[in-house]
Amino acid sequence: MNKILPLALCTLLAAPAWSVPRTVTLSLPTMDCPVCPITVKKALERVPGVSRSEVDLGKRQAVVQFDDAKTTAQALTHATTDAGYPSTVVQAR
Ligand SMILES: [Cu+2]
Repeated sequence: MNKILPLALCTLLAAPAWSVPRTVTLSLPTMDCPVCPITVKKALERVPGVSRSEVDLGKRQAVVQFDDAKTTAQALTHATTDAGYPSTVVQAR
């Protein structure tokens, strides 16, 4: 039997207690038409742990709320980049 399993399960169950909601603002300089924010929003909300995203074409920014126990700001920039829109973090809190 694997003795590590009960410990791993315990860690998994306890994880939500340590998770902290984060908000990050991403800069998306290549968004240039009204379809872009839709694509970006879909890409962001497909990342497990993302609870909400608001994409602003005028500012070329996205504000994303996520659970830092499930994902990272870096995973979000990768997600938009994979969707065709390279992004960088401009603000995190
Ligand atoms: Cu577009």
